[in-house]
Formats: sequence, C-alpha cells, structure tokens
Amino acid sequence: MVEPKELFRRHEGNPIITVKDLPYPANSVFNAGATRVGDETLLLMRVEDRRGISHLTVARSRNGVGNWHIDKQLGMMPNPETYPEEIWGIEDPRITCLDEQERWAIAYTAYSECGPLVSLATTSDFKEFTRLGPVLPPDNKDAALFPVRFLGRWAMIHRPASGFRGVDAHIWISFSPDLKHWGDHRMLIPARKGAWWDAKKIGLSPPPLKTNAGWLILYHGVRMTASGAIYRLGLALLDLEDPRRVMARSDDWVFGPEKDYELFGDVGKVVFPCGWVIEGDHIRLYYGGADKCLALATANLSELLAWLKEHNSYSGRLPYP
Ligand code: BMA
Repeated sequence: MVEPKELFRRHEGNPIITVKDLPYPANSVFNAGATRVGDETLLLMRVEDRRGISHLTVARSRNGVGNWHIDKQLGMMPNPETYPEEIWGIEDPRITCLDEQERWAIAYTAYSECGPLVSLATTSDFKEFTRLGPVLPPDNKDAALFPVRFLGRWAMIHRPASGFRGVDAHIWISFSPDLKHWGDHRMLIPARKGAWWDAKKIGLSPPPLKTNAGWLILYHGVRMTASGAIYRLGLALLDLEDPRRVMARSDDWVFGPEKDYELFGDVGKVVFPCGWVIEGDHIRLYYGGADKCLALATANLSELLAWLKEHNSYSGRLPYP
C-alpha cells in the first residue's frame, strides 16, 4: 500500500507558472481551475493585480505540464458596474464540463462588500463568459458543480461559513432545476473538532471527480496554529447516484505544504487546488502555492481509491439529525 505522502507527487519543475510568466504586471498567480479543451489542458488562473483585486486569466498547454501559452488579453474581469458583488474581485474558479450542454460552468468566489459569495458563469470558448450572477449569499465559497443532473436537478458543493458556535465552516450540498435557483441545502461533510488537521474549517478543493467507486472529493482542511493557518488536503467519496451520501472519508491528510513555494508567499503554508484533469488513471492536480504561484502534482486514481478504501474512517452516520 502506498504511503499517504506518496499519493500525490510534486512535479520536479514546480512552480509551473509564476507572476514572471504573465504578459502584464501583477502581484500573484495561483488557485487555477482546470479542464481539457480539445487536445489541450486549459487553466483558468486567479491573477491578483497590484491593487489586490483578482481576475481570471487563461493559460493553455499541450501536455498540461509545460509550454504554457498565457492569453495576452485580460480574461474574465470583475464587472462591478453590472455585478456589484464583484467589487473586490473574482477568485478561485472551479470548472465543470456540463455533460449535456457542450459548455462549461465556472463556480467562483465574488468578493463583495458583504463578504465572499458564490457566483456562476458559463462559457463555450473561455473567451466569452455568460454570468448567472450570485447564486449563494455571503459568506460562502469553495463551490463547484457536478457535471450531471441527479433526478433532473443540478447539484453543487459549497462552503457556507456561519458565526454559529464560533465560525465553523462545513461542506454543504444544494440542488437546482436551472443552475440559477438553489435549494434543498444540507450539510455534507462536517469539519472535525479540536486538534484535527481539518477542525473548524474545511472546503471543497477541485470539483468532484466521477469514478466507478463514487464521486471522489479532495478537500482542504485548515489547522489554526499559534503561527497561523496550515492548509492541507484530504479525501472523501460520495455515492454515485445520490451524492448526499458520504461513503468514505480519510482521517489523515494526504498532501500538505512542504516546499519553499508552498511555505513562503503572500500566505505561507498553503496548498490550494481548484482543478484537476484525469487521463486514464493519471491525475494532474493544479494548486496554488502560498497564494503566490501555481504548482502541479500527479497521482494515480486507482491508488487514491485503494488507499481511501483501506483508510476509510467514515461511520456511515449522517452528519445531521
Ligand atoms: C482561502 C481562499 C483562498 C486562499 C486561502 C489561503 O480562504 O481565500 O483563495 O488561497 O484562503 O489564503
């Protein structure tokens, strides 16, 4: 059995994209959504400009590893005139190819004056973006759609943060007939308590990945320490037919900050993936390092599933009454 620390292997050329690769001045490039478009890998990267406001820029590569072509023109820009909730930028996109629609949906964080919230947009070419506007009010982030409907309804994972009993933030799931109106909200994966690596605050990382065993979930957990937060990653599995059913969850984290580009940056000790691409059994995970750069790690789907099966601590008890 593979050790948890060997499940995700860092690319030796990390970081794969830094602010120096951008065709215009910026503060940082990180937290990218990812998908396949034709025979290319496309990243929708969060670029924070030198004011502190983020927008999304496209990069493409044949092998998904190097030779990235970064769009010269600005990509998806915040549009606060029409969408006032985007006043302080748009962040952390998660891309889902909608199976039945030949277009992609992008769930992203709009940074509003009332806090972060979840907005949706669709695109068929990553040049024009059609906004559906804000779909879940603040504070909420770390959202992504499933690529298929369940009994006719779209499903979305997200992470509301409430002030109830401290500021605990758990992973939730909601449903919609039309991508615009969301309801039937319920808590899906709770943050743990106390000393755990994923106590108090967790959130989805890349979108759920369809596998024969179920929907594979990679999520981040935030450990608060005397010297700040540590962002690490863990695995869970949801039922294929009913994604409200959690089938597995690991106790141990499987990937965490170790390298300089993960430990030192604008926010140190952070690995933050928003996208992954699968080809056969091979996964490429794209993650932000320390809120400064973009890095790549690879994994084998079969190894992740085998490890999770072996290390499943989930009791089968629903996380709500
Ligand atoms: C989260 C998000 C991410 C960021 C991370 C670490 O709450 O805001 O964009 O990478 O914090 O700062």
